[in-house]
Amino acid sequence: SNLAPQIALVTGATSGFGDAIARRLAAEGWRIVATGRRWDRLDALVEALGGPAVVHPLCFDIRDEEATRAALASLPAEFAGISVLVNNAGLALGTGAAQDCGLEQWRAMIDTNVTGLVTITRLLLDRLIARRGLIVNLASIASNWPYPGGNVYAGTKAFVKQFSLGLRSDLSAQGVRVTSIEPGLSESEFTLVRTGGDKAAYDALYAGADPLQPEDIAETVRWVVSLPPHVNINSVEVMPVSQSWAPFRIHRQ
Ligand code: NDP
Ligand code: 8X3
Repeated sequence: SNLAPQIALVTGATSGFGDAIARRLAAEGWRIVATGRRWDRLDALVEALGGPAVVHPLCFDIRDEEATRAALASLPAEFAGISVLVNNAGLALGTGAAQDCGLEQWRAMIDTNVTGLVTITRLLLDRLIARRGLIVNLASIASNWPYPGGNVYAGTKAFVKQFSLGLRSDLSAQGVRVTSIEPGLSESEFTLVRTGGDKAAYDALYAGADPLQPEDIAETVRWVVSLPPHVNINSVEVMPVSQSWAPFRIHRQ
């Protein structure tokens, strides 16, 4: 519609949710700034979505503030007027108990999911305010529900959700909308990254579960951003039907 913002920046558009969100918004007529670290994937996305007039790729590591600043500064005028930021880039590393985890993996998750996310948000905030824009943050059911082996990953995602709600508070008078999306079990490379490329673990996790697909989350984002400008979705938790709650565990001596 005429009310819809024109340019969306999607972080982590080289795979999974980000790739599906970029494709879905482009199909709705948006121009996309697509980010990630893999040039080949970004090139393929530009090609698939109609070329450089539709998608502008930015290849950088979101953990690197200088690289993030340089990438945003390199945007041509036709792609600089970003009014929607989809903070999607992120990862989990490991499924083990805290006492079995290494600090290196913990730091990589914090640097990406927390520090990278707040950095690009801050760097784009003035232009989002100028356009009464919208920020969509990919949190997780892990923001809301603890589970064994979630430890730092879940902590980063709880940050993402609470940061979203805090941004909402601060930006309300500016007319900037903020949404936290909290997906459950979803099929993507996320699980290969988390398990260090363990295809058997990937197959076992999704077997018989009919998990969410990236397109389901792309549809959620499309819905959130297409609502009229006076409507803010604060938080939306999405699960596959097959996923639900378990009782509390009791460890007995
Ligand atoms: P994928 O692994 O398929 O995609 C992750 C994306 O993040 C890739 O495009 C990757 O790009 C990008 N990314 C990761 N690290 C960096 C980095 N340092 N710099 C720049 N880009 C980076 O995972 P999903 O699509 O499943 O996950 C997307 C988001 O959704 C994440 O934040 C995840 O935590 C969240 N989520 C996922 C769920 C799931 O079950 N799949 C459920 C709930 C939330 P590249 O490798 O090219 O840099
Ligand atoms: C990803 C979903 O349940 O693996 O955020 O944490 S879960």
